[in-house]
Amino acid sequence: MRVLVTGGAGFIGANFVHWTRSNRPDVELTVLDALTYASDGSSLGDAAPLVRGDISDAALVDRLVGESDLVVHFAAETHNDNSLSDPSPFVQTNVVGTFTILEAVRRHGVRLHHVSTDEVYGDLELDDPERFSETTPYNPSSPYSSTKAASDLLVRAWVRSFGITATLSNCSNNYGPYQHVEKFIPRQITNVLDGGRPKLYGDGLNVRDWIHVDDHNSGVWAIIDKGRSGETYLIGADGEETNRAVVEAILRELGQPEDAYDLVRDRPGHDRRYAIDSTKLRTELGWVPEYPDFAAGLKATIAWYRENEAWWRPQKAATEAKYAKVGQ
Ligand code: NAD
Ligand code: TDX
Repeated sequence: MRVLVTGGAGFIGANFVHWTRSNRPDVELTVLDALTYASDGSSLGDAAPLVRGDISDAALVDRLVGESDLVVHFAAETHNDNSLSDPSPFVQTNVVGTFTILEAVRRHGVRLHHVSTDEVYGDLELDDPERFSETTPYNPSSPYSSTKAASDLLVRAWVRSFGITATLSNCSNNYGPYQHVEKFIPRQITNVLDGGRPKLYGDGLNVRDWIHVDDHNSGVWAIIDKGRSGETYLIGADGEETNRAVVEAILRELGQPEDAYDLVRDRPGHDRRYAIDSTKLRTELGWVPEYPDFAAGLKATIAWYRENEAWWRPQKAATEAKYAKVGQ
């Protein structure tokens, strides 16, 4: 099987390529990635051939899709804070880019797996007994999540109107190796490694539902193998934690007092809580997470950032300068 992986030089995409190389030696991979600020290609290394290009480049996408049996679409602008300072690349890449891919898979009759987020469902109250499921209405809050929601709706419409073969997944917050230092967990680990302090937005009590990136990717493969076209599957590993608890665990692991953090300006429109019910993926497709112990996964991730300073160091100063400008 020839698989085109868009965004395969980013955090989840590069881990997808490494996972696939280890677990599916029969699969032939090609990566299409623009190498934006979010990747310099070093996460991918030489694990798969890389075509540097934009998913909105219709001629390039048409050629690469025509040479593939399956497209796994990770490429996106992904950081909520960036989407608040400049939404424009989010509309271009997440909406127009996904449209460009849809038109190419339609022309060539190639299957698509579209990777999306639980943020399309909006947020939950801290004490809400419900969790997100495949039937939760869309209610995105930010420019990032609204452009991801738009991309999901385009995929669903192309299935219904044009009969393309496509599956969708909406996953909760990922953690693991190769995640950009702008994101919550890597930012706090590297702040402490740098002798600085973690920065918690608002009261620090927002809740995220954490999943190890390899569990996300094994879920994507379960859907590729056994999922039904037109269906959406939620991927989550029951990993709800407050941001404050995560920061305290990082501080403890790195030998600091667990209150050595700063509360900083809140994110405008900050979603309170995400939580996923992944019953459909588990019961219909038999998926189970391999890393359900978040505390153990976080420890391993801290060790990875400690041992791989050369990977994250080049991005750190510019990322912190951007946050400092907005008081975060
Ligand atoms: P990332 O920002 O680390 O990587 C995105 C990759 O896409 C980068 O390599 C970047 O260069 C590439 N890219 C951006 N614009 C492009 C364009 N126009 N053309 C080609 N390539 C382009 O993101 P990630 O965290 O790995 O997320 C991957 C996917 O998973 C996204 O679709 C995201 O919405 C989804 N997702 C992420 C999470 C999470 O917790 N990180 C959770 C659920 C879903
Ligand atoms: O310095 C910080 N301090 C802080 O308190 C940062 C960077 C974040 N936060 C908070 C905001 C969120 O409540 O931590 C939580 C996680 O923040 P992010 O890492 O920015 O993730 P989030 O906004 O939840 O979105 C992530 O999960 C869903 C990914 O970035 C998305 O791409 C994915 O779709």
